[in-house]
Amino acid sequence: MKVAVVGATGMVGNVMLQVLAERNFPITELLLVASERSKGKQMEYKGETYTVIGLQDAVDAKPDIALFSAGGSTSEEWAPKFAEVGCTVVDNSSAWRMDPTKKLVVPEINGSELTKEDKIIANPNCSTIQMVLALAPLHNKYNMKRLVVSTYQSVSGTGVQAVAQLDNEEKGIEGDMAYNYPIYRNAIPHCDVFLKNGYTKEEMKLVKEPKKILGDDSFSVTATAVRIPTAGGHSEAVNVQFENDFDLAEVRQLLSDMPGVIVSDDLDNNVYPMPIHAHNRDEVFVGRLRRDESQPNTLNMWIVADNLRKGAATNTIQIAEYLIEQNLV
Ligand code: A2P
Ligand code: 11C
Repeated sequence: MKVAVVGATGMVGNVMLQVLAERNFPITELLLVASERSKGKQMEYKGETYTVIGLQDAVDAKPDIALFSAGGSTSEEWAPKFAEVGCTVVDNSSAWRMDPTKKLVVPEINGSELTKEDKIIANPNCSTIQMVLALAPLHNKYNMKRLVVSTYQSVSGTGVQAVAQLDNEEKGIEGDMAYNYPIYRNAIPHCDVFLKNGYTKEEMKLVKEPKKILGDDSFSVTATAVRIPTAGGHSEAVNVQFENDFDLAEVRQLLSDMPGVIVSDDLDNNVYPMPIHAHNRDEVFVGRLRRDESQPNTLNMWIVADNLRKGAATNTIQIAEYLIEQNLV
């Protein structure tokens, strides 16, 4: 496959290159693409040096697959241009996710929706992916009615500048601010921009995206997204009410059987998911499984994943792998 990584110099782009190499993705030619600023920059992949190119040069090279993580506006403008030359784009931005003509895919859940005609495929938001992967087998069995999620999101979700802000504040060094406030020793209830309804865009992604991925809008969702001073790994406290009653042992089994999910829940030994354990892992970790004793058929759980891997790069690459396996590209 001739593969373009668009946004190769960025935070997610870098992890994409790591994951492509680890998984031995079938690459015959690799195009590393970034903004005009980075044109000519040298980067390594599997011990070889590549020169970063611009978007038009990449379109002209007619790649088979383009993995995009260069922001929404770049995707909006350029993904159709790649698609026009026959390339299949898997896009990690929020640009196409809610477009009814585009699929929003977590391969373990709805990969089978993909067809050869899908030329621009959307990768969900990181906090959505980890939540929906754990919820899918439970929803299939017990039917979700209502979901309340609170997130504890790492600074790496914001990008390089935010990671630098946390580093600088820890060391007491003055520098540029990615947030309106210090993040070190703080928690900021503000991920992405505020919308007219008083929620943030990140919160509304958690409300809308699960319905599209699960192909069901009969359940309701409400979310609070909070930025915390962890370098990598998003955590989520999820309270989910089902139509049908559940058995906790069966919940554990359903989660353990779900590809890509690891149950990490052994209270006697203080075992529960944490960002330090999820770091550099592709799986989603679920623990603190317990009944909500305040109302019937309701479960509380804690979900953690590496937001740059399963939340972004890994899921994008798994979509591309699925397309290749199924001869859809
Ligand atoms: P560049 O490094 O040249 O700015 P992050 O989310 O970590 O900030 O990374 C964003 C990625 O998207 C980077 O690779 C960045 O390239 C790329 N990018 C940003 N704006 C554009 C653009 N207008 N055209 C192409 N690539 C872009
Ligand atoms: C965050 N979830 O942690 C964001 C990052 O819509 O793909 C990814 C934003 C997106 O702030």
